[in-house]
Amino acid sequence: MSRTDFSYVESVSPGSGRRDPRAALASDAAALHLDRDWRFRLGAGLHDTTDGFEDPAFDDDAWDWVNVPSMWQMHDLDGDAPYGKPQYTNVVYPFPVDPPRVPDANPTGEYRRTFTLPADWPAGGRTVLRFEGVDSCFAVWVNGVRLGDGKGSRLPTEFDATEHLEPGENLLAVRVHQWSSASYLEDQDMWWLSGIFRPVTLLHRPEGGIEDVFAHADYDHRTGRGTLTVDAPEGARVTVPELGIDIAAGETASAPVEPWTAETPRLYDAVVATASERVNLRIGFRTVTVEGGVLKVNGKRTLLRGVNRHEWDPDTGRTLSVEAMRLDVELMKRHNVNAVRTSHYPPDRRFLDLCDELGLWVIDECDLETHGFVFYEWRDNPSDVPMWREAYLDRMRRTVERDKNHPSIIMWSLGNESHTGQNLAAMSAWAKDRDPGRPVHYEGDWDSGYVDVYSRMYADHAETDRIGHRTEESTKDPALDTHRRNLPFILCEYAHAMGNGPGGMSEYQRLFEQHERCQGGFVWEWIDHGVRRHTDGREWFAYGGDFGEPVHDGNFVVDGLVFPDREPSPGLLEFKKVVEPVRIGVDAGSRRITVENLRDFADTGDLEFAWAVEDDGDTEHEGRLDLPAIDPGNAAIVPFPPAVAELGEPKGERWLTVRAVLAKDEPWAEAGHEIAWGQGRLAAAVAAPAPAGAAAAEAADSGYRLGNATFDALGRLTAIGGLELDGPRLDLWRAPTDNDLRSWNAPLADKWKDMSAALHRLEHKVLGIDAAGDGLTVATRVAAAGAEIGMGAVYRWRFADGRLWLTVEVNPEGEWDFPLPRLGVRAAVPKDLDAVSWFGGGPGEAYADTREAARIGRFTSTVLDLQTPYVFPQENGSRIDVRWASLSGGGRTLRFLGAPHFAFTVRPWTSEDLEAARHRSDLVERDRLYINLDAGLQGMGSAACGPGVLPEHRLLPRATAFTLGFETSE
Ligand code: IPT
Repeated sequence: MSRTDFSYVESVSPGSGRRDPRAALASDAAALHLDRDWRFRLGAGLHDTTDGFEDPAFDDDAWDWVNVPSMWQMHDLDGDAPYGKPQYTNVVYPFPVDPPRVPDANPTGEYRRTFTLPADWPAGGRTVLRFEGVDSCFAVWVNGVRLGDGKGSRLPTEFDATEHLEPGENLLAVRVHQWSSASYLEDQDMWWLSGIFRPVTLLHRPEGGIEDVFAHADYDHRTGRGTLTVDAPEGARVTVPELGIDIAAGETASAPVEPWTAETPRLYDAVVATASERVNLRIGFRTVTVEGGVLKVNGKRTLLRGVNRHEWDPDTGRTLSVEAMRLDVELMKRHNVNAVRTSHYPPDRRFLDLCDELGLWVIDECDLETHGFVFYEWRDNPSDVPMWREAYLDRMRRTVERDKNHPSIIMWSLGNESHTGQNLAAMSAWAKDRDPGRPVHYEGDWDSGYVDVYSRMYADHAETDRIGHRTEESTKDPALDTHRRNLPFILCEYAHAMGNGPGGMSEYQRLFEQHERCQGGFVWEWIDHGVRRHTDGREWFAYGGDFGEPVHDGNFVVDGLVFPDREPSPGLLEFKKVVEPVRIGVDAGSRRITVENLRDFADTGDLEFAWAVEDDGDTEHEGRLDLPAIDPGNAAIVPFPPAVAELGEPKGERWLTVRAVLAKDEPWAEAGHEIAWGQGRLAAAVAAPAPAGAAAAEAADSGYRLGNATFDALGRLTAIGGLELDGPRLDLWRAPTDNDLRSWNAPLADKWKDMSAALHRLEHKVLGIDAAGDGLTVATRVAAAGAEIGMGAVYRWRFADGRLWLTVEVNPEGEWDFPLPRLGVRAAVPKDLDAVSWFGGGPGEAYADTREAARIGRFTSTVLDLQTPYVFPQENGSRIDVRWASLSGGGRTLRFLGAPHFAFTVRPWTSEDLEAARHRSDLVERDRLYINLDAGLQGMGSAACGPGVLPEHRLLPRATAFTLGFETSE
């Protein structure tokens, strides 16, 4: 055993030797950044530490070099992973639960770094070491003297180093433990990763300087005036040159101002100064209230179109570059996201600066989650055990104190999934006392006794509707019930974005718009936490279990709207359309365009409205709509542009599309960036003349011939116009999505694969072939070995006017009491036909309940580009409402025609390959393309964590017929 005292590791104390928490400030006091190269050694536990490593004389030449900030498990994962590997669990603690004790196997990192105090480092005052984030527990020495220890991974800790610094070279030593008592409070759904993962700085604190600042900047929407009071040390002066404000700390000034909102993020530069220090602030004037059961900013109900954001980078874990933070905010703004919940800890403080600057509403959440206690009926849950009270309060203090000057933060959140108890209530009371200007949020107590908003996660549409009517279930205590029923409602998590989906977002949005009380929500979640890996040069993203963790939660950690590399997923494009802040209606009947401004604060003066008429996908005419700026909450109705009336007879389907685009560059997108769009059909497709006489089938080469098509002896299409294929057959299967595979009840995929149905291994039995008359009719029964139920499928082939037509009649036999994955046919075609065009919904994938973002038009792509690269492979890439699609290559084209519409996917692998793959890199191209032409597909829902597919988007089996045409050309 080492002679060091390690009792702090398992002590519930949040730390020792620390300075009081204070705001993160942009000061002109001297600072020295202590990032980059540190010496590092990783030990296996407290028994494997280095006595005397804190001694400046200790020889660390044999130690490794690591970068700070970083997380030690993220190093060289494609190589020999020198410092262990990431571990993922969602709810369960990855160690035996025995609070506050943690395992002896407690990876412990020892860090050493020398630094030289610059010659001009000011004399006098204090010198402070600031750690922005260390996961999870650490102790600090300067020149061999212990300064203290700390916990609270995503919270800053400061130590006073003044007395122990030397002129010239100094030695800083830090020992970091992966596990500590604090691990019980940090059970967030994410990778367990450790180290000094946010910056470390040495800060000079001048005598008579500005230790802390709390700017209270309110806005009175009735008078248009802002009121500013800045709590700062006595003697400090506060100036806001643009407003002519020059006041003493503690004094109040008032002036006419432009308010701050997420839509209009107006900031005023301010300076707080004493003789020895100057702090720059960016002031945003806004007032947040809960009034009459409604959450208001600046007197107005505000609708949150939010996302939950974890900090994630596929290469560095929770260490993020400023560029990555900025990209997150820009991507959010570009996709009409207007709010972020910082799930489930305060983010790197620079992220909040970006939210102030670019405009996002923020719920700043404290670093707290004790979810794993749910497995023991919340017995011993720290939230209600007095010995943890100080640790809870400490976390709340450090959150509020650090972040209190951000106008973007409109609520404090106590944490996540920590059930309920006196310690949470105490955090709330403290926060309200310290900052009466912000409501308190916490989801874990549905009685809502100590919060200002009623918050829930994953409530389904029906319950959300009841809550909207304030007719939700009663709380036992009538007083609490009254309190709760009079609170505004938000879904702090909904629309679980795992894999393909989430479906059903537009139905939620309608509820948020319909009920004053329902003020929106936060999609779970922003980014897939996949870890980037390479095998044989191919990139893939790892998830739980890929590092051999004995206890893990698989790919539940990849459930974001952007992929790990921050490429937007179809779910984000769908969200962008669903929450668009301007709604455009194009009504062909009345020949009018309606533009509604759904924003809360800004008019539409920043937008231009571009229109275009397309005929069968060819642009015939385009222009700009002349619209006045529309006030928030208002609408404008204008007639179609005169040029539209002057267009000649349509040659095909004619659509008018109106797009709202940015009129000029914004800090987060360029002029021309699309915000919203609407479409209306001006003319339906011109009906094709009825085919003149159909060809008769004839026997040929042990099969049949019909027009330019040949069939084998079992009546399966083998070639059309000389192009060889495995002709279409009934197909009901899709590679299950995360939402098919999981559910709080019975996952749909279980039903599908159950022996009674076994849709994944259907067999086709030909019952009879009829080649008499004008065409070929093949009757079949489709069922799986051992299954009770089956489908009758009759294929009626006709050839007329150079086209081959197929009508498939399906008839469920037996008890089909569940929705089908898909209903359509599958075929295999030559590999070189890989250029794809279609007229229909696009450009992206769409399913029954994820189809808002699909507009009607003519699109081109390649087979590979049609694939959505979900981290965990699953059904993807379907294009919806397709009138025709063609595959071309090698000088040939194969065209599919709808009667009227179909959906299609085309892939270089089969549905079975997709289902078997565990990672992108498992998918290997075959020597043919597999195409599905579908009459219908089951919706996506979000059953992986939330409601399943709404009834109207389920694909229920019933007797149906659908028709498709086929033609080839050279
Ligand atoms: C909910 C958690 O709050 C969140 O962190 C995440 O785990 C999410 O689920 C699922 O991805 S808790 C769940 C029990 C509803």
